[in-house]
Amino acid sequence: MLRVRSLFGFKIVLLLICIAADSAASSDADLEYLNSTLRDNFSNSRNHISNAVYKQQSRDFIIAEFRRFELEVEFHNFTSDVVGAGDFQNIIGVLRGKYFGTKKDQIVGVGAHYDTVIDTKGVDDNGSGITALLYVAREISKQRNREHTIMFLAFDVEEYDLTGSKVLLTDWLPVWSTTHWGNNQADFSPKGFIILDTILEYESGQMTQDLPPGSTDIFMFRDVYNSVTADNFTGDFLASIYRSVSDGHLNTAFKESWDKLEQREFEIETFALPFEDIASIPESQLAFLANFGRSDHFNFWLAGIPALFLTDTVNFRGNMTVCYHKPCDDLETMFKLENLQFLGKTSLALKETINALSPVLKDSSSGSAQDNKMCWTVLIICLFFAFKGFYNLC
Ligand SMILES: *[C@@H]1O[C@H](CO)[C@@H](O)[C@H](O)[C@H]1NC(C)=O
Ligand SMILES: *[C@@H]1O[C@H](CO)[C@@H](O)[C@H](O)[C@H]1NC(C)=O
Ligand SMILES: *[C@@H]1O[C@H](CO)[C@@H](O)[C@H](O)[C@H]1NC(C)=O
Ligand SMILES: *[C@@H]1O[C@H](CO)[C@@H](O)[C@H](O)[C@H]1NC(C)=O
Ligand SMILES: *[C@@H]1O[C@H](CO)[C@@H](O)[C@H](O)[C@H]1NC(C)=O
Ligand SMILES: CC(=O)N[C@H]1CO[C@H](CO)[C@@H](O)[C@@H]1O
Repeated sequence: MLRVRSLFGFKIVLLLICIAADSAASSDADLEYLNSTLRDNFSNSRNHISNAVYKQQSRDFIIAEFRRFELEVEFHNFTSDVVGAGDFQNIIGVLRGKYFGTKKDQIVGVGAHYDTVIDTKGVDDNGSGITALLYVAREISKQRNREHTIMFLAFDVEEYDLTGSKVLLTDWLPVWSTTHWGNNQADFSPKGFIILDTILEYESGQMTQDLPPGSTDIFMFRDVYNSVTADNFTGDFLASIYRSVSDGHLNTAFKESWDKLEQREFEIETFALPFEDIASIPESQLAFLANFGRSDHFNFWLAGIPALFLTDTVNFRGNMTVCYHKPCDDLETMFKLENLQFLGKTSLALKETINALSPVLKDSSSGSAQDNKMCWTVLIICLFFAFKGFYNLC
């Protein structure tokens, strides 16, 4: 009797393990990784003038993480007259897809800047984005056999006229694509990049969200305007900003992933910009629309590459109305539990988006989903033998 009971105990333990493995795989992001990475490695100034030492440590951390995830690490070292004296560095992590170097390869990427302005700790701007990028790189690299190549871009000196991403696109990317696509440059056409900048701040209270001046009389985001006013200006959403035609597929993929996740209190608002070509924007709308071009995605648009911009709306929300580019963009102000959970949902949705845009190949044998199937199979076999009376077989 004792023996039977202890064997039954084993099956219950196995059942619990299977359930735990399943829920870990599907529902929540690993908040501990987000917490420790943001707190330990991206919570102080990362500016070449005010804190070059911490900035270098953050760089080293990005490089070490990319290597740990077994990405191919590339460096784009540069100097810049726009920024001034200093040695700057974009860091690129690549996971080659099955079609690498061919016409069929449609690269998907995630980008975020890791530098800050002089006077801020930059926990939200943009410690949050680079932390989410590393989280996604870690998760994605666990299943390495992919259809399309995946790129992780850590930009330097965004805070100086978006310089890091600009020179990456004009100087580094053409050289890199020529190296791998050779004379077939016309075949090099990325599916698109998702740019993260300032994605931590979440507010559940009313009257915590501003809209850019002009929102009431320029009616291009009617749905967003109605939704935000209906919520009495609650800063509880992630903003997904894109050009409706060129980047629509990226928004659709991200929103589908977002909508599948729990935590409904974290909402999403999508801003479909009604232009493709920057030069075609009417003069009267320029000042208003400039609010939507405030990060590295803008350089991708100028380069004719699809890009989606995700943000918490920065200085239009909650504490960031005061703390944007200020010392209080720090752990004390920004590191609220709900902010971390909000970052978790964004990170998880992003991971699922990349999984959708560059699917894991069917014959791939690695990964947690497989492990879980194995777990349930063993349990079912055990129960079957137990049912048949062969207790000692399992
Ligand atoms: C990142 O943070 C961890 C924990 O504090 C620390 O051990 C590590 O040295 C940091 N990495 C860098 C490059 O600063
Ligand atoms: C860029 O800088 C890194 C050091 O961070 C160095 O290892 C690498 O060789 C440099 N790359 C080039 C192309 O100069
Ligand atoms: C909106 O929120 C503010 C601040 O909480 C409150 O004073 C006001 O009554 C609210 N308005 C509506 C229509 O709920
Ligand atoms: C952040 O927002 C909270 C809630 O509105 C407020 O109590 C706190 O003083 C703000 N902190 C800073 C540094 O502005
Ligand atoms: C992050 O982790 C630290 C150490 O475990 C903990 O004290 C802190 O409450 C966590 N922060 C959040 C926002 O969960
Ligand atoms: C998203 C965002 O806030 N980007 C800002 C980062 O900092 C630069 C330089 O100060 C601003 O121009 C961007 O608007």
